[in-house]
Amino acid sequence: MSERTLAIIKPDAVKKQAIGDIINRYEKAGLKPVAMKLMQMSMPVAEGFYAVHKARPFFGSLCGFMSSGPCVVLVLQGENAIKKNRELMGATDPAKAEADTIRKAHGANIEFNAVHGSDSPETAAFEIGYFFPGMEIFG
Ligand code: IDP
Ligand code: MG
Repeated sequence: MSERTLAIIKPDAVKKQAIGDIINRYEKAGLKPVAMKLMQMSMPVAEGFYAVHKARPFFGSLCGFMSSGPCVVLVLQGENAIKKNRELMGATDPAKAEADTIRKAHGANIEFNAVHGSDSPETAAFEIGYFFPGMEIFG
């Protein structure tokens, strides 16, 4: 089933000049960017995006990181896009990420882990709508 997921190339990966490598991995896996922008989140925008994590001890640090520089926010479309992108990303902790994953290649640690990907159809719908109005998605 063709579906959409929200991906973010986080500020650490943008600083490392890994945008091209990461988008290449999406495209090679059949995930087509149908919306994309370079943007810097404010602290409140990052807090809203990660609201589900607000009780976690790392919440403040995570939102500080996510607003520390520009990131690339994309909507990816393709067969089983949510699961496929999670597989391309690898485990949250790059030290535990499988070989040939984005986090293995570009992540530094469990916080600075290069990419975000929606984890369910419900979160994908919220996350896509958080950053893109329908008229900016070219599916
Ligand atoms: P995910 O990005 O693999 O879905 P989540 O558990 O949803 O992982 O956590 C969201 C983000 O919060 C992670 O990608 C990572 O940047 C950060 N994070 C997760 N767990 C920790 C932690 O234990 N310490 C610091 N940061 C964390
Ligand atoms: Mg998550």
